[in-house]
Amino acid sequence: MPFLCDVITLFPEMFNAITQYGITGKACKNAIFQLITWNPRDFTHNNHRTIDDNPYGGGPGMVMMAQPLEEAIIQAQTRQIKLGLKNTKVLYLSPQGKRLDHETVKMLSNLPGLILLCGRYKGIDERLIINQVDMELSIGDYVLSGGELAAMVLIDCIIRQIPGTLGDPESANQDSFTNGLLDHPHYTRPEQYKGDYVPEILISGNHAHIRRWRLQQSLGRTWLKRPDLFELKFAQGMTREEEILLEEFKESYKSR
Ligand code: 9D3
Repeated sequence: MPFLCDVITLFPEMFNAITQYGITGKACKNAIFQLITWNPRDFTHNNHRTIDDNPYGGGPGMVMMAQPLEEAIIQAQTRQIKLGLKNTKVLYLSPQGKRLDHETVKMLSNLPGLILLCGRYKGIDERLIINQVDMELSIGDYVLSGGELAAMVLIDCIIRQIPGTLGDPESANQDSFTNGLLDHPHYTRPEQYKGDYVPEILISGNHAHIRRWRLQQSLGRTWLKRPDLFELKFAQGMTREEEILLEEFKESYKSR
């Protein structure tokens, strides 16, 4: 069974960005992941197909009306039930949500499906959120124009966690954040580029040395660039090897 993802959005074509390209495109083509969009405009009952209105209490901007969204959600839920899923969670992408992290991605990727609700304008009528939404997620503390890009970020992250989407089953586990450290540097041909050389150790063929160098680079870069991740990772202390490698990194960093 593919992961079933139903998205409620005023701009369904935006999702071609993930269904048509790259790893996420392949996952859709290979039926590992299924994305269906529902446009709330198709669930309006008035001649102008209005989906938004002025905010009660006044002020600038528009608010998405509850009714078209609710009917779209019901259609999505009905489709997923017909395909055997019990009660698919409705997730609203919103600036008020909990910040997305890798742990949440892993948790969501273990579900059989999701319904994603994308807002536009100032947001959606609070009564729909209270009655229909199970979880609110933000992708970070900056302002987007709507929930679509956030939904695509989430979908991209989820697809990477589904077994069989990355070709190499090891790839997802080797990603940064799965081990709590930043990645080590990467090099490819040529050996010399505009006077800069590939670190000799990577050409040595000594895989024990290469593994140690990469671990050292990961530790050092995390210590330098992401002290927050570093503290989190080593709250319970480091192994002796990690300690030695980091000390060595700090020494060579000082004398640069
Ligand atoms: C005036 C206050 N703004 C709320 C913080 C208004 C507002 C800003 C942006 C209302 C809606 C939006 C649209 N953003 C999203 O739908 C959104 C979002 C985001 O803006 N940042 C990070 N994650 C997300 S998830 C959905």
